Amino acid sequence: MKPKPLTTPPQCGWGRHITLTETQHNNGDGIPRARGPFFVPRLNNTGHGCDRLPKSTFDWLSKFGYLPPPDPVTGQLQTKEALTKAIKAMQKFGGLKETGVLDQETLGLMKTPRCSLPDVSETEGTVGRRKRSLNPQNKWNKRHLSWRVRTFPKDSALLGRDTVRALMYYALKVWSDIAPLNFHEVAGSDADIQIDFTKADHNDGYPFDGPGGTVAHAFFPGERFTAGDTHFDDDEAWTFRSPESHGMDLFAVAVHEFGHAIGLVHTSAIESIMRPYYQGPVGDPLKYDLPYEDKVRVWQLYGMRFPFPLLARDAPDRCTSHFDAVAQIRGEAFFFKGKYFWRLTREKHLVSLRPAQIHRFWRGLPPNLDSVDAVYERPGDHKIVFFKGLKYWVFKDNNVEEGYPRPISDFGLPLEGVDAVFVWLHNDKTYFFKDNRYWRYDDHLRRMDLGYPKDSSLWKGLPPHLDDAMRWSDGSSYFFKGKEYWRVPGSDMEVEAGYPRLIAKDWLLCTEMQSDSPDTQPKSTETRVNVQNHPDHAENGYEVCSCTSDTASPLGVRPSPSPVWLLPPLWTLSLALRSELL
Ligand SMILES: [Ca+2]
Ligand SMILES: [Ca+2]
Ligand SMILES: [Zn+2]
Ligand SMILES: [Zn+2]
Repeated sequence: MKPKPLTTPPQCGWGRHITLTETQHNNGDGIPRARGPFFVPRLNNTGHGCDRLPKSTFDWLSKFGYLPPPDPVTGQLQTKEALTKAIKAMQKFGGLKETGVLDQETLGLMKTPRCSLPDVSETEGTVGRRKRSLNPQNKWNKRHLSWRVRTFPKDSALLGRDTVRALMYYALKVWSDIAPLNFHEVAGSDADIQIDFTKADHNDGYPFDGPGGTVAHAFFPGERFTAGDTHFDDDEAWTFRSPESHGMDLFAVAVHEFGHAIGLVHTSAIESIMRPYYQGPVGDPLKYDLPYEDKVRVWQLYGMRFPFPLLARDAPDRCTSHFDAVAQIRGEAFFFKGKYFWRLTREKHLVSLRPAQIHRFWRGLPPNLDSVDAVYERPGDHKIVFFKGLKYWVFKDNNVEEGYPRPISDFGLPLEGVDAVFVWLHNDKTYFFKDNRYWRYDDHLRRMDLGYPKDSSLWKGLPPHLDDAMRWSDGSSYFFKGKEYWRVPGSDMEVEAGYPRLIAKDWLLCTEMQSDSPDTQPKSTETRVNVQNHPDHAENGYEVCSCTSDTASPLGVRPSPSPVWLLPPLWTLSLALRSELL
């Protein structure tokens, strides 16, 4: 038998050496990119052998952020383990089974048309374990943004110019309907959001790739010239109201890309327009409603469009009040105030801005109960316990158990009431707080532990007279008082550095950016499209024109140097779109 040549690697090794071209590097323009040089590992399509991984697969994984670039100094290479990890991460993000192997499903997903932007940014890939988070600088610090379609699809047989403009208008309106952003179409070359239909290499370092593959990209907000710009691959067959299998639905892709243009990154959430893969048409642009996941993420960046109408005259304001009680129940968070409560999902997303009434949800509490003192889900039987004054109620799910209320002396507590109660994940014991003392209770044995009460100052950094406390799924305990909260991680009895923080901001979707400040007004140099009001505005029930008439503007807009008369007024676009819809 012929001896193996010395150059053959003893196991799965490394293949061809690739250096990315200069234009593929991060150009500092907001789209994070992986850097070369790279080594292509040997790995066959099943992930078990030693054939070389197809370059296209390797490129795909690094392009979308799943393979971190090797250290340029040490030249450390990608290991097979890193590759398997990258494939698993890609599968997880795409909602596939995490096999770590390039199976048919995985290869199929890699062939699905998608956005050019990465799913994991370069820094996240490099740092590895760092948690994915939105960069707080990735948002506009102004609230009026201009837009313009600079170049149109070459194949205008499929989509006319007016239809393209109308689709862009409605795709932007999807976002401005829920967030305090205002989009204005302009004719000049200095629009915040320049929209282009372009193909192959188009001089921004992020070339398109012909039909399929990457279909569009947008630049995140910022000070750069390109910030907000949105490019569509003109090699795609852009369509409107076509069947699922025909072409690429322009409205659906535009809503996604404008999400990037205002600062949203990709998500793996099942119901989201910000999933990286093309998901097909999303229906009538005039009736499209964003998935809740996307609303929450844009609210976290910019706050809400309108102050929400209150349920009743005495319903409290979640952004300005303190809370009577806070509890984790079935993994969700409940914030109680007066006769009302707000509910947050396990992912910490507010279920509704409107508070619900306590006695309608927890059947069996007295209807005249004006507030609660403390609430917790007890370990063992997972029943929910409400405290008010010297009484307590036990609930199985939403229904009160027979025989309640009972006196809190059942717990061995003095007849003074309870400020706060929570279960410490560390020892599964129940802690009661009142003023500056605390008690430890064993819910499994149903008795108070010896040696209590103790001084609450043993919990370093916590204030006395708490409103309430709860454990949370991150393993930490949270303590609430007034408008602030404190986090106590793991089994520590000490508040984490950086606390207290604001409850309203971190839990209840309130921001300081809720309203326009004077410096967020539009620049006076901004040119605007002249549009006059039209009867259709009222008839069709939709806001047709996002533009302000120059003559009506109090800001003294300068005469526009651009031929604005070339653009038909937007209300005719709406008519164009509506006639196509009929
Ligand atoms: Ca393409
Ligand atoms: Ca309380
Ligand atoms: Zn995208
Ligand atoms: Zn581009």
